[in-house]
Amino acid sequence: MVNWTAEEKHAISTIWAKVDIEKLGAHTLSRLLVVYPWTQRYFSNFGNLSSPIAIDGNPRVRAHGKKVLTSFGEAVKNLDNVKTIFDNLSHLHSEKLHVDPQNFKLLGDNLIIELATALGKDFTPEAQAAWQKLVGVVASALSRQYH
Ligand code: HEG
Repeated sequence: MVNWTAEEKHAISTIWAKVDIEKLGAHTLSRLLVVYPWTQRYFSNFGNLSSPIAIDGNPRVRAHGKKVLTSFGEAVKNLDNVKTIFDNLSHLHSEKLHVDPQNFKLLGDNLIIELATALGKDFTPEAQAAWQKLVGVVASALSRQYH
């Protein structure tokens, strides 16, 4: 069970209200695929991922990045229930997609970097700490159904 302080909850939702989910999602997934190229193996049906420019401009990467971040937004709205709301997704990533759960952490790291890039000084140290905690909680919720 994760406990959130009122300050953490506030910091998380304040930041979320400032982001463009489509852009942030596209940038976060692109960055993951560029910086950790082994993650490309899960997206072999997405077409051209042959260079950073190809990845950035790939419409399927953009669309999927938006999907992932939209799903992340469910966690933001249900901070006290992240495990429950990601139960099905955890099964899917484990049993069907066979995604190595280590990659959830990498995606979280990239999300933090993209938030810092997009928000600059608005991403205060307090907000960063709250978001670090959230990406950890999401990664652990998604990893829960792995045996
Ligand atoms: Mg995953 C599908 C969410 C990390 C690889 N991911 C999906 C879907 C959602 C989602 C909502 C669509 C599910 C559906 O169709 O029912 N993913 C999600 C979250 C996070 C995450 C919230 C982490 C925060 N995913 C993740 C990572 C990888 C990955 C790190 C691989 C490196 N996801 C993946 C793949 C699919 C999904 C390969 C299927 C994509 C497709 O074929 O369209």
